[in-house]
Amino acid sequence: MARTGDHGRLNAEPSRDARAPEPEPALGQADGVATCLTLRPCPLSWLDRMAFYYATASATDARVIIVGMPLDRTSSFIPGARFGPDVTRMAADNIESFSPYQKHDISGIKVHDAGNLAFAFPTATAPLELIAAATGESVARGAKQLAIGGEHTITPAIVAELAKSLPDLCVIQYDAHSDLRQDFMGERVCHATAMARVLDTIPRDRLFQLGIRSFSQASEMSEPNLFPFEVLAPVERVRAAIGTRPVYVTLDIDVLDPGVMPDVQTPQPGGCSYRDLALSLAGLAGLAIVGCDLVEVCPRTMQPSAGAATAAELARELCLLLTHTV
Ligand SMILES: [Mn+2]
Repeated sequence: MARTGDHGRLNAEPSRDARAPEPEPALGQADGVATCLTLRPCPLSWLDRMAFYYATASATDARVIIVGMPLDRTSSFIPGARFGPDVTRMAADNIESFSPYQKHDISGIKVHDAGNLAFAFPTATAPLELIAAATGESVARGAKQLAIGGEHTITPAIVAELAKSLPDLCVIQYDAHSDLRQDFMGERVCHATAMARVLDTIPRDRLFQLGIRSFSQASEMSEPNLFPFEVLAPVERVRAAIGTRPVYVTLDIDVLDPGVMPDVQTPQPGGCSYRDLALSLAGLAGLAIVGCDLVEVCPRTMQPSAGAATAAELARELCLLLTHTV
């Protein structure tokens, strides 16, 4: 796909000035889909509302709706995931539209960036209601949602909303951590219990865990659908087990080795390479993927760092995966 010089923007794309003469309406304001969302412009946008450069479609036309979910309430180690969506947007400006892993180009795909959900002084349950509402609205539009976090706590609310209309929903989790604790430091709803809360919605045999290398107890290692350390080798087994059932993909970016991706809330040594992860995601193409998230992006700087670039390219991979599935 054509690009402009050393900058990842598409030739055909209008300039920032031409593209955003006034703020876009919130999801659902103009086209008959009821909206109950509170969205806010990205805090880093001082020229206009920042958006992924390839996200030029309206909410009405989009096949993929990106929603920033900067939840940063329960960090038990390194806080800062609330800035994840915005640095990912910034770094996307330098990412090519063509994926050499999936061999598809994102420039022809209708993507809408809805901005960030606003979690003002979040309590344990209020953000979950907002997350469920956003997910429900994406579904109502017939689009697939890519949620960008934010801490992993967002995932169970998304899965629960999707499962309302997809009773045989499966989940694929890429993560360093099993996230299977029932509670952690007194919290049932937190980043360390994300998959335990997912299992409040779906049965254990529909959750597939890849790349895990941090466990709360030894028995987790022998779970039949948990694949320690590996992200590429299990792909065929996971595909065969899921078959034609709908599947949600949750990508905790700390599945990568912290030498590759240090900008996470809870770094864990011994992770996978970027190439293995990208090829593993590409290997999911053809599954009935109904939604994705990219979570635990926790920048150390508000400049678009290498970690932010990693997140931005994975956002491209997830958008492509959502649109090249059955
Ligand atoms: Mn994790």
